Amino acid sequence: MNVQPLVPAEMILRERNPLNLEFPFSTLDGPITPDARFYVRNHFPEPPVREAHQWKLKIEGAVSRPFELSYDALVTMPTHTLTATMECAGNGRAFLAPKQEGVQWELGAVGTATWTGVRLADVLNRARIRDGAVEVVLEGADKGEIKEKLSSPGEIHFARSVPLQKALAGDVLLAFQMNGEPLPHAHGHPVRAIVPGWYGMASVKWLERIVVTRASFTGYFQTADYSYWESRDGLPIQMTPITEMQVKAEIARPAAHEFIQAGTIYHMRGAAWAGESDVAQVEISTDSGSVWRQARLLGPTVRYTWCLWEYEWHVPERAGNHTLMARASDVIGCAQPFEHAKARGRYLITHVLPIPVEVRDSNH
Ligand SMILES: Nc1nc2c(c(=O)[nH]1)N[C@H]1C(S)=C(S)[C@@H](COP(=O)(O)O)O[C@H]1N2
Ligand SMILES: [Mo]
Repeated sequence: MNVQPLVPAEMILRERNPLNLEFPFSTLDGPITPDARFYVRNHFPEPPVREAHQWKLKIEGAVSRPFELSYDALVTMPTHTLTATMECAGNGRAFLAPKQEGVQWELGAVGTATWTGVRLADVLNRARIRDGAVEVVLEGADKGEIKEKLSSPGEIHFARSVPLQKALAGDVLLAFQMNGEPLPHAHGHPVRAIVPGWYGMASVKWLERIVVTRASFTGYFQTADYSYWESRDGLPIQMTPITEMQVKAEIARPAAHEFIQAGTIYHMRGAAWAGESDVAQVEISTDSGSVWRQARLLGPTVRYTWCLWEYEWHVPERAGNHTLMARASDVIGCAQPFEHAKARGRYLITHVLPIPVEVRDSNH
């Protein structure tokens, strides 16, 4: 029997089946997103709830010692904890014109949690990787049919790969805790991957099987979905899997179309993140993009983690409409574009977003 998942009151329901929930970004009130407010992105119905002690992970493919890892064995391995921001590559899709297919996320398909787990590298090393291995495919327990126009593969599992180099670098976790508690079912209980710095699709939930490969994985969510057009290495333009999160700032306060009192000081707030890089600065414009001033970063930048920011807006004395913008840049000189490049399609939505607000005088 399939139990209807509950929708927490504070979340925005984007899709019921499969369940897709958005964090109302205007409620951002701290660096850590509580589990109950962390966005949920599912492509298939959630798999049946599994007791942790019944869980097993298969590690196979180009390894000389394929093995099965039980939950009890996993949690006795050395554990690591890191805080990482995770954003869906389709976050912000609702702001694209013309409208693009897919879940119509506004600002809240993003969140930050502290993840505890075992290093993927430690598990892979136990299996002894063979020569010629290039990628590690992570497969989830959830499955379903893809309604494709040309042909359908039948039922498939959610699966994504990471390059072997990234898998062995040490920061990729097989996480069993989120914010100090066992993973909630919606977030991949009992074990999920966390690929910090990459868009969420790489962090496979309900992890069941790991396959080391000698060729690039070309599964559905690697090539048909979660990829974009890119021209590289002098080759004709080709579909390329989405990987690292691109630098981006979002405004939490004010929300679009908020009324703001004339002549006051308004504390604008938001967050900025930069994938595998670090945020260098966030600039704010309160006049549709003519003048830009620095926002204050609240605290030091921590790799893989968003940085909250604040900006004191001296609200004009007179009533009128204003357009607010935030623009982040990172330490390697990447800054948010002002327009969404067509080649990015329905993903990688990082262009500067105008937030229209209305200033009203007090006797309004
Ligand atoms: N097994 C599985 N893993 C998955 C997905 C999925 O549908 N199934 N969605 C991916 C996508 S696109 C994102 S953005 C993140 C979202 O993780 P969350 O639901 O915990 O926020 O999970 C990723 N891992
Ligand atoms: Mo996603």
